[in-house]
Amino acid sequence: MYSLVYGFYKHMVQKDEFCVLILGLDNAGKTTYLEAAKTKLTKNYSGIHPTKITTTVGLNIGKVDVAGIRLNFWDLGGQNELQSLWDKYYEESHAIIYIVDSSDRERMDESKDIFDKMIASENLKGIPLLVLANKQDIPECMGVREVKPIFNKNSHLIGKRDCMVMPISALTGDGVDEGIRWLVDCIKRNAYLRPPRNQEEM
Ligand SMILES: Nc1nc2c(ncn2[C@@H]2O[C@H](COP(=O)(O)OP(=O)(O)O)[C@@H](O)[C@H]2O)c(=O)[nH]1
Ligand SMILES: [Mg+2]
Repeated sequence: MYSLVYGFYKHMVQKDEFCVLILGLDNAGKTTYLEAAKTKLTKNYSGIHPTKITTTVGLNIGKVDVAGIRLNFWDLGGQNELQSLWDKYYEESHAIIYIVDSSDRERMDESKDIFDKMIASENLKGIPLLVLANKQDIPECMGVREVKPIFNKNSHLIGKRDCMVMPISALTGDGVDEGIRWLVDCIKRNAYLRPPRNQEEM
């Protein structure tokens, strides 16, 4: 009897869990974005003030329940020496958010190189991809019209996956939840290829 009740309980409360990697160069705004996402989508979560966020060493994790599923965000450090670790997480991930600092024209090529290397990975084939042109609150930044063609250039690598480039400001929160809602739809559509993580295995 206990196991029956427990099974029913689990069925009712357990959410499908998906893992979303947040990637991009250091200083792109990944940690600020994760905080903004948690603040926007979690009731009663007031977040860390953006000025208190320090450089990420290793990994930040955040979870958000949205539209009936649970997203586990993995904000991986973007410094050179950490980029080689990204690959280890690809197999486990259900979606990628790639963050670009739109105000940093000098590092745009560097960001694009790393992006190309990432999407060429076999382990990410078909995985939904959201590219965020961040820091749109900075007046002289590159707009999404300028950023989009750069990241759409290698469409053969992007392949048949869902892919979108969106303007946001992680600092003000503008555009943050729209992007996540789009991604959630894609993740659900793609779940036959990448099923949710089984909690029993955790
Ligand atoms: N103006 C502006 N600054 C931002 C935005 N997002 C992040 N930043 C700033 O960019 C710097 C790096 O952000 P952080 O989240 O630590 O980047 P990470 O290294 O990718 O995790 C910090 O000073 C942030 O306050 C944004 O949308 N607008
Ligand atoms: Mg960080």
